[in-house]
Amino acid sequence: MIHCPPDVELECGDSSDSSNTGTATASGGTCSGGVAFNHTDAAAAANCTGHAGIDRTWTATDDCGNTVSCTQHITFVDHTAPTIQATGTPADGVLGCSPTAAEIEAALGTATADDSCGTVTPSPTDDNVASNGCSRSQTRTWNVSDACGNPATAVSRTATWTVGQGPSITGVSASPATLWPPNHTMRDICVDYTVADNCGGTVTTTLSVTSNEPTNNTGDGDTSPDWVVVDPHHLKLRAERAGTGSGRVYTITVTATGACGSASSESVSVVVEHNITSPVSGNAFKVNSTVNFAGTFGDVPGAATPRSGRSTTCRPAAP
Ligand SMILES: [Ca+2]
Ligand SMILES: [Ca+2]
Repeated sequence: MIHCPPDVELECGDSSDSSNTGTATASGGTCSGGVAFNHTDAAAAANCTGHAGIDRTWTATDDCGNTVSCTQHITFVDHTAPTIQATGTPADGVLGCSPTAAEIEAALGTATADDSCGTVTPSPTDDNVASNGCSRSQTRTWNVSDACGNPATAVSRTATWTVGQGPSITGVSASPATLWPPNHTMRDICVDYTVADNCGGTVTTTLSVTSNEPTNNTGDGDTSPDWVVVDPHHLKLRAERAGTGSGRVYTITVTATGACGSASSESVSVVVEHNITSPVSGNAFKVNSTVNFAGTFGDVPGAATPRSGRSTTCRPAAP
């Protein structure tokens, strides 16, 4: 009598050799001597593992030529979830300031998965970009199940970066704000302001100047240059204006650049008065009546020149 080894279930990758799945034995019989065993395999239908089952027929033959057979069923099963490996550049996902879309994509990265029963391809899902002040982050999560329905443990990568929105510039003022008399001399101007980077980074500032009048050829003696930037808080402006104009307006622009490279700017004006500011032309006033003047009177002697060099409210020059 032949005794088949019990039916077995193998994980993908396990050996189906009889040394692993068992061998047949025999008992009883009337023929003295030995019994020889052999087996033949026939493929059974494949299941979700993608591996064909094995119907293994064992045959025992004794010395008298008697044979007896039995069949062992070997099937493959998959109880092991795939494993996912994700990678990206840089490995920690930490980007600098204002990365490009391609850089964010590279940081979110790609993933592969291993499964003993066959090829599986993880699918990515991207969260929306999360925003916290100047910080941004985005997470990509991969998941996959094998063909037998075993879900992998999800794997995620997060890219983080910061964005620059342009530093804030507040309290921009120029001192003095008016220049008088228009005697073609260079005057010291102090530009005060406060800057702050919304990302907490270092801010660099520069000054630039424009004028509503040409530098020369306005009957001013052809002196130039009419402005010289000394440092981010100090410059010199020439006190002159076209004799035929309505006064010169210098526009001083403060440009602040944050650590992420984004810039913002604010402007302030310094005026070279053409004439004394007076009540609106065309109004008549009685002799000896009281007239209320309003406005800026930059031509008051002494009011238009710095009292003692640079204004005390002006920040010290950057080193
Ligand atoms: Ca599996
Ligand atoms: Ca000039």
